[in-house]
Amino acid sequence: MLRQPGIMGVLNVTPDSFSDGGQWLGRDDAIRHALRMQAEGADIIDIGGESTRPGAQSVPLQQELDRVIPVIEAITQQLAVPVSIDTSKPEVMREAVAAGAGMINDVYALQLDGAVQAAADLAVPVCLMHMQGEPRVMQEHPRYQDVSHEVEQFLLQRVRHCEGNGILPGHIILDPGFGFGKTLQHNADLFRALPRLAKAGYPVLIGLSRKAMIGDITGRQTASRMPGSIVAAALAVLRGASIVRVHDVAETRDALNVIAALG
Ligand code: 9MG
Repeated sequence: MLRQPGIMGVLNVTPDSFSDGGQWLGRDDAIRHALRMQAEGADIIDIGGESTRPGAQSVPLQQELDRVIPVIEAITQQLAVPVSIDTSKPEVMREAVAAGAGMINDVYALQLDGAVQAAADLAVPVCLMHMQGEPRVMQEHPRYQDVSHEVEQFLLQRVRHCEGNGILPGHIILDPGFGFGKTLQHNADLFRALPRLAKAGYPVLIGLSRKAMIGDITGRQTASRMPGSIVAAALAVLRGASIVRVHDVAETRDALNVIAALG
């Protein structure tokens, strides 16, 4: 059973992720970092082999598999907490779960052909995230009439589709997708609407850690966005988020412990 609120620690095995690109590329480094995040208080480790930062190109299937599967096989032997696979490809979902992953994190909300069926067959929790466009171009012209309404409607429509195709309601987690085809104003509007999304009846996962919106607010470069990211994660929890996806696990755990003690 996941601690509430839970912390999802980010483990990128990509050469081009925006915040830690290439840093955890080797298998042994990835294992060490995963173990460290667990010791620091992570409840889930999210492993991704394809960057989803703005401007990122997609990665061929075999390359993504080669990046993530050996690491999943190795870390699931050593970790007590579950591993989530950050992917949109149904083949990667299937192989990752066979290798030991216990959750799917899909920034395309299972919209690729075969993804809903894979998630239903695998019967593991799945995070459905909203994105306008695709990572390569998503920040070029994000446009909405009413961002919080449109994001919520999209997510609920995906929930209906997923449940209608065999995914258990108790396995669904929703994510508004901060920074995925959104301006700072869109992100701020969505952030204020978190309590409403949380009332839809599904756990809400948010990812704000080190993102451009934290940089836009603070004027800080990626490496200096930790304090802003922690405040944003804490505020999101106070607004109803159940899981926060972060790079700085120990500091976020401290913040959530303070909320639990004093909130
Ligand atoms: C993979 N990835 C990068 N940012 C993310 C976010 O905000 N949410 C989820 N679910 N995944 C993300």
